[in-house]
Amino acid sequence: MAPQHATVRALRLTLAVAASAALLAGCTTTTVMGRGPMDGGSTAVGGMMGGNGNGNGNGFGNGAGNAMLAPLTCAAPTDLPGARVTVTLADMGMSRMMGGTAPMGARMSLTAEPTTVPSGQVSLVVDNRGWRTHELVVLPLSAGAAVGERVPGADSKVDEAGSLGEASNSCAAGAGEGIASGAAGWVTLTLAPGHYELVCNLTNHYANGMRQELVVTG
Ligand SMILES: [Cu+2]
Repeated sequence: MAPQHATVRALRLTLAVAASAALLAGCTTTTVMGRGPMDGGSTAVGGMMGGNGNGNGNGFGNGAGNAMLAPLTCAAPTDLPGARVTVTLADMGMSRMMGGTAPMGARMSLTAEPTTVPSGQVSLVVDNRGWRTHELVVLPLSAGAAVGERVPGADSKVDEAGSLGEASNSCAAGAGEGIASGAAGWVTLTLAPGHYELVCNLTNHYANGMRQELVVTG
C-alpha cells in the first residue's frame, strides 16, 4: 500500500512540476527559449563523447554506445623533436581500473594522427583516454603483411620481436609499467621508411582492436 501511495504522490509531484514548467514557459516569450539551454547542454556532451575534445577521433565512430573519454591528468611536452604523432587510446570501461588485463571482446581502440610521417625522428605522444591501463609498442610491419594479422600467443599478447620502442610510462617518456588511465606517455624514435604497426600489447588488447598502421615515407 505504502509504495502505491508514494508512486501516486510522485506522479502528482511530477504533474505539478510539469504544470509549473508550462506556466513558466507561458510567461516567457516562447517555449523554444525555455528549451534552448537543455538542447545546448546535450550537444556539448555529444561532442565530448565523439572525441572532438582533443581534436582526435576516438575510433568508436558516432554510433550509439560511444565511450566517455577519461580526462587527461598530464600532457606530453610540446617541444618533442621530429614529426609528432598523437596516439589516442580508448576503451569502453566505465570507471578507472588499475592494471590493463581485459577480457576478450572488450571494445578498445588505438588511433593515430597523422598516420603518415616522413622518415627520421618521430615523437609519438600517447594519450590514454581509456579507463584501463594501456601502452604503445612500435612493431615493424613486413612487406605484404597487414595490420591486425599477428596471432597472439598463449599469454594473449603478440610477439614483440623487432620492436623499435615503446611508450608505456605514465606522464613520462619511454618504457614503464603502462600508461595509467588519463595519463600521457611519449617516446621519440628514429624510424626508417617503411610500414609499422602501432599496438597495445597488454593482455587481449591487440585482439580487441588496439592496432594501427603508421607509414613512414622516404
Ligand atoms: Cu591497451
